[in-house]
Amino acid sequence: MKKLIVGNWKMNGSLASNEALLQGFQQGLEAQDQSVLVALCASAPYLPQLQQLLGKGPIAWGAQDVSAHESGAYTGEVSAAMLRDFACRYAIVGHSERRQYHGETDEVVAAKAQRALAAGITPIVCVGETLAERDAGQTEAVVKRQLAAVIHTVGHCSSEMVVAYEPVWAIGTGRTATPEQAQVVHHVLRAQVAAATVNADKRVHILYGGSMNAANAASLLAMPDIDGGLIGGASLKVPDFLQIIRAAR
Ligand code: 3PY
Repeated sequence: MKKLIVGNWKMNGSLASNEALLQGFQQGLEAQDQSVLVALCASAPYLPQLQQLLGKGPIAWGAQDVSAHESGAYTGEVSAAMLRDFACRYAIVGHSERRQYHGETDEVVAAKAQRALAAGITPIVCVGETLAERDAGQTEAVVKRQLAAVIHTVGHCSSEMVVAYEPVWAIGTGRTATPEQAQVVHHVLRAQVAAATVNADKRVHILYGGSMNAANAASLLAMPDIDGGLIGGASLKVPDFLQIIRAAR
């Protein structure tokens, strides 16, 4: 399976800075990077820009969220069909920042994943425990509960789903799970995916997220059940993001 590296720009960027970043990535990619799947997830207003500048090139693009509703009176929401109009390949759902600051429950995250899939968009389903949950020995139970909600709603574990393990204590804190800590959780998630479907476990990418950067990417990506990364801050720096892609070759 090719590794998948997804940049999560979060609420950063401008037309000018995005253009500079995209140019940097496109110019910096080497022929060997074709062995890696690469995508960037930007804020909704910039999706047409990504579509225009990335076009039919090797870098895919996606959104950082999608509405749990199909259409209608949901002011401020962006539907899966709208994302499809801008050729989004991916939509992140259930990032811990959305669970934490916007009160998204497992059920809401599952509904969002379902909407994305119905529109032909691959949801990147984020799961992860808080520091308190880890300290209480609940890591496995928490991530399994979060993933189970999606698997039950979607009805089967589609191969067109990506799972991202993002320990909340490693997001925006500069702390990263050690490769061994991450591998333990990825192994649990892989087993859960395998139990939910036939053979999809070998096709579902399970990404590590949470302060993956140019310095730690190689050791994390060397773990047998880490199929790529969901990259925050380092995806806003051309040399760092290119180095992570290289580490995934
Ligand atoms: C991080 O790297 O901090 C992320 O949250 C990636 O999604």
